[in-house]
Amino acid sequence: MAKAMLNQETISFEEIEISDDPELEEQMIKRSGRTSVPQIFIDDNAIGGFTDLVALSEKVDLRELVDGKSE
Ligand SMILES: N[C@@H](CCC(=O)N[C@@H](CS)C(=O)NCC(=O)O)C(=O)O
Repeated sequence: MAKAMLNQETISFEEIEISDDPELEEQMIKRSGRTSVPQIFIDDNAIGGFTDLVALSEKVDLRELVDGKSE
């Protein structure tokens, strides 16, 4: 759903697939502080999961945020 939403907003993203890589999974858990998937980052900022992305999109313009134009 997160990918569909980002595609809908034409926001490009890099997907880091952790399901077959326990070491990478551990790194991403440390990076996000969470164990659920997906975890979404804008630059190095951990946004959270899909529901967090939706909540954020209700407050700010995601396109402007990723383009670095949001206040
Ligand atoms: N509110 C989160 C829920 C994410 C979620 O429940 N993900 C499941 C997989 S679909 C999961 O990672 N469960 C394992 C866990 O919570 O550690 C979101 O919208 O991303």
